[in-house]
Amino acid sequence: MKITEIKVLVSCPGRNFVTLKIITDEGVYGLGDATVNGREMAVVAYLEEHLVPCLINRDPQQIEDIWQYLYKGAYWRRGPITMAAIAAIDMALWDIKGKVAGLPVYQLLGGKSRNGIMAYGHANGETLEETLHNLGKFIEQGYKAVRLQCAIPGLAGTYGTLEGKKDYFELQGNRPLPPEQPWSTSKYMNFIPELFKQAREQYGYDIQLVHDVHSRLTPIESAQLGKLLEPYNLMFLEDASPADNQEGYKVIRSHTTIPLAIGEIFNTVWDAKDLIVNQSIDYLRTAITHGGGITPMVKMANFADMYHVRMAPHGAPDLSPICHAAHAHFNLWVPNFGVQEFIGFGTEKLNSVFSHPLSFDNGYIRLEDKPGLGVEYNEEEAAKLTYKRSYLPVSRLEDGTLWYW
Ligand code: GCO
Ligand code: MG
Repeated sequence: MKITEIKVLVSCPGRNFVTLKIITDEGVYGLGDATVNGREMAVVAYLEEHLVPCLINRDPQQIEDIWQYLYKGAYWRRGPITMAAIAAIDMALWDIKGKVAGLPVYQLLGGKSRNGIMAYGHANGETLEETLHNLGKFIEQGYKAVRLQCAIPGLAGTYGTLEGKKDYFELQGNRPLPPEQPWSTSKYMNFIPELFKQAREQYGYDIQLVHDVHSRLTPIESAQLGKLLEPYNLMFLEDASPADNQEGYKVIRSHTTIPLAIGEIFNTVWDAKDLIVNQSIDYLRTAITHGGGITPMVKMANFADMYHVRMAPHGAPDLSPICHAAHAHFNLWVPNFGVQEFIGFGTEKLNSVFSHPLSFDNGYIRLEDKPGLGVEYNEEEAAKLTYKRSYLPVSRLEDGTLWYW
């Protein structure tokens, strides 16, 4: 079997997605997601100019060797652009292997470790009342875990709220330059504990709760917030601080018992190695698209498992349905599974381009058994929805200092 053609396809069905299609001489093809939100075309160039020529005529069944070739062979290892490009190839090759074997990818990984994939939804709001009302709606739909984000009084455009847009899947189509948003650590810290206090008062302790700090706090501030939130028993606090310096998490850990999750911007196990070995975190949130593919995620998960760290892959709407499907296969297999972030299946426009094998039932994601990853890509529809340059926002402190968004 040989790789004969590779297409790098870019489309904007509400958001920009970079999709890789690897085609073989036997007619079998595989799909991969290479989307890096706000930097999409850099991955396109990396794939088209540097990786695709190396893959033509190779045997697509040699997934491990191809992964090593692209990673070690680049000399310039790691980084989000490189690893997303490698990830898309890796996903597409697992898709092909599954189709050739006539098996869903989770079967190739070792089979099911569970029946359903516990998912957490996003309850957002412009006010505390609205956020709590939305939490109630998630509980009614059967969710076992929910993330709470609320606009901070006095701060316009808080992370995690919808900024007046109707849907996450349309949120980003139109930001031709990075919008700027204000940030105040004190306003945030004074507000968030009240949100969780009222959530527990209103809904009790059965529902698991999550909160994403989005790396806005220093380690000692994260420790303070962790202590303030301890009485409300969170499943985890996400991205409490940036972990560019992994040592920082020792500070947080030495002060609070709140479980910690991180990893959505990690590209390799090296971004998390000290966090794992020092037992500074509880959940690793790396996405298959940004972590180099299924092949390294399996290794990361096995390594994390030795330190009681569970996998909770990033599930934002800026990952394509191919990545969400890859996560479902991975999650069904992975022994140390935590939870899957889940934002729904998107708009009609999105589903006119991608069809996927996922469904949601009473708090769990289910996966229909199909060979490979089980995703289809409608090239004709996709071609009508052309790429729109679009950025994530940036944050500034109230005095104008640039901060982590
Ligand atoms: C999450 C994430 C996202 C990111 C987004 C950036 O936990 O879902 O933090 O909302 O902000 O993926 O592109
Ligand atoms: Mg996050």
